[in-house]
Amino acid sequence: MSQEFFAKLTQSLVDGDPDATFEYTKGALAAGIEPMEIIKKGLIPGMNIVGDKFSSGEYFLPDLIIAADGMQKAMVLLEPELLKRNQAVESAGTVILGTVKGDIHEIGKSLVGTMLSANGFKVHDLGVDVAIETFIQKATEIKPDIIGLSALLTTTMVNQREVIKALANAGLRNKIKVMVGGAPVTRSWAEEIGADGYAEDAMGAVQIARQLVSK
Ligand code: B12
Repeated sequence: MSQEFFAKLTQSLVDGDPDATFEYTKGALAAGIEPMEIIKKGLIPGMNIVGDKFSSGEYFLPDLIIAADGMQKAMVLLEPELLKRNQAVESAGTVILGTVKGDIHEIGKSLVGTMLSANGFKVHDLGVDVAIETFIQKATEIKPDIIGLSALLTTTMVNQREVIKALANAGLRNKIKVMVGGAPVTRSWAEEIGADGYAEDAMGAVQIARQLVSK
């Protein structure tokens, strides 16, 4: 039964039908499927297919925009459910999160923020296309335990390195841990730029964040 929901959800993103994505998500939740499963098995595969079709020239920018609209509509339903499931009482730490300068991809970063909040972290989400100076200014003001940097483009990944350098120049690097992620980001890239942690997905981000605050 749930396989059927996942296939329909995935297809609704590929077909560019945000209302259907919303309805199937609603149906999946009503059928008792866990929100994270809906994301992993229904929505992310759809976004990946759309991305691949864009790479191969079959889809164009409006197709990406409409798929993102569908995923965001689904997230409106899923986010409160994710938060409800893990209501951690103790504060696990403070995280500043943002997508780096030049990059407006928001969905993955926001999902990481939701999962961190659901697991007790206080999250300051600075949004997308965040200037390097803004990260430094907010880090000085908020004194977070961790800064999380998202990048979805190979051309903007370099700004993760720039934020790390700017933190060092501001004398903040040894006080704040940095974790990086986003589709093109790898563990070896994280090591190369001197980040403290890397995770492939939102649950991984929670695990890394927990490890980083306990160090
Ligand atoms: C939706 C989408 C868009 C939407 C974004 C809308 C929005 N509000 O977010 C729009 C239409 C705006 C867009 C624009 C562009 N896009 Co786009 N987009 C995508 C697409 C299809 C899906 C991204 C997504 O939301 N995935 C779902 C989420 C849940 O996954 P995620 O973002 O990867 O996040 C997860 C992990 O990466 C990780 N994570 C993410 N952030 C962080 C941070 C930390 C700290 C950690 C630990 C983990 C972590 O956890 C998340 C949850 O599991 C991808 C294809 C793909 N397969 O990724 C292309 C893709 C990223 N886009 C691409 C391109 C080329 C572009 C454009 C340049 C197109 C153009 N010609 O204009 C522009 C760039 C705009 C800009 N300046 O940023 C390419 C990038 C190629 C590259 N390697 O550089 C991709 C890969 C498509 C492709 N195959 O060609 N895009």
